[in-house]
Amino acid sequence: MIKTTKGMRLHIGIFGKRNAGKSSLLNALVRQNVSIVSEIKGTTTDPVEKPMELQPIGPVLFIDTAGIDDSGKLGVQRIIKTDQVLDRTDIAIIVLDSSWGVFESDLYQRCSKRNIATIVVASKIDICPLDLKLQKFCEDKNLIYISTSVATGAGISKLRDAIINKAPEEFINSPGIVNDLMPAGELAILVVPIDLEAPKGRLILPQVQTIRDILDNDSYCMIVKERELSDALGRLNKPPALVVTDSQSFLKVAADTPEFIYMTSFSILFARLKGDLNEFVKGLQAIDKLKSGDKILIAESCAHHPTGEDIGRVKIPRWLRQYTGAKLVFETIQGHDFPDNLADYSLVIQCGSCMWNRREILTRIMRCKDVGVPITNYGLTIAYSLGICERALRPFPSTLDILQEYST
Ligand SMILES: Nc1nc2c(ncn2[C@@H]2O[C@H](COP(=O)(O)OP(=O)(O)OP(=O)(O)O)[C@@H](O)[C@H]2O)c(=O)[nH]1
Ligand code: SF4
Ligand SMILES: [Mg+2]
Repeated sequence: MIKTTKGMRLHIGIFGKRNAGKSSLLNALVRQNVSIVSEIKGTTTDPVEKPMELQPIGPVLFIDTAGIDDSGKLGVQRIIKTDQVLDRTDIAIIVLDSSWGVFESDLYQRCSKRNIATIVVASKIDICPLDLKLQKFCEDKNLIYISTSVATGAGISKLRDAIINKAPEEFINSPGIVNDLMPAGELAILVVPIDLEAPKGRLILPQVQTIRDILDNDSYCMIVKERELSDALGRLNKPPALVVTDSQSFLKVAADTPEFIYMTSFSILFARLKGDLNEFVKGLQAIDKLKSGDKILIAESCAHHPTGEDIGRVKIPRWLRQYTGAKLVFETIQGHDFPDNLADYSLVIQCGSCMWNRREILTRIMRCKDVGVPITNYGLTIAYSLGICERALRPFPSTLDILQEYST
């Protein structure tokens, strides 16, 4: 279970001022000394992550952070890192060992703006008096308030229960990838190109997760390279319910798959699972307005060494330039950094985000919306610039309606 990818885990962030008892609380929750504890303020400098299994939720990721009241040049950098953790947090634990102040208020407001479930923990109750005013404040705001002591163990199991109660429904009943798109007992064909970008000796995460989802649904699948698709289809005595392709083979797969068979891409399936497919489809309308000199931000979640025909750096820019005929300017970012100057871009194109949790992508969508910048994803951009977006969205009728509404 420890091998479950981070992207599938419920992210629980532990926030608060320096010395509030955050690291002690993480250690108590996971029953291990994973984060260094000391009486010196500012002991935790970088986020400390600890994956574990928390039933009935399943795999979760606890993240201890640096204090939100840090100061100085390095302190500011630490606060930026802590803010990035908030971007991917599903449940926030605000820890305090003194009265509620501006730092906690600011944190709480940011959590409520993003609809992040929040739990307030008054730590060190073995030495700190119970704060009745804070308790009342939490009651008024409908916030869970728990007092804890790592010295006596008080409140720790109550906190675990509160986390379980606050877990979003989708973590307890995880949504499927394709299981609502095909009835049980049917066949899906997965098209997996084995090119230079394919990792040696294995399949990539979206492919593996889709196979697992198909098996969970009591369905079955056939996995082929794009060259073999036509032959594979010809051998079947009943057509597949769905063909899913890597976006890079879209055109060939669309040509080889009869029109009456549903066809889409892994990246579109993951736009739905890890982001908001409808918002990404709305973002596509920006493509038709692009003109020479416009800047486009390509956002890749993982750092990897680009290969010759890199999808984000080479193929998407090429297809978009061909589609628009404009001299577009592309910039690429990798990892959790998302720039503050988003308004400088005419479009943001997010990768499939298979390694990330949904919350972080929803935060990115929210940040783009705040400054009025359209955001879409790789698979949709490719399908749109190759003229096969309608076809690839046919398995999702309400999303197809949005596309058609925007293009009329
Ligand atoms: N008595 C008592 N002391 C505690 C408790 N929790 C933490 N402490 C002490 O408070 C100090 C700070 O604890 P940490 O867990 O390192 O606090 P932190 O919030 O992670 O601090 P930074 O990493 O500096 O931001 C340490 O000396 C801990 O031993 C508690 O429940 N009771
Ligand atoms: S860069 Fe994006 S799409 Fe590629 S592996 Fe990482 S998360 Fe998945
Ligand atoms: Mg700490």
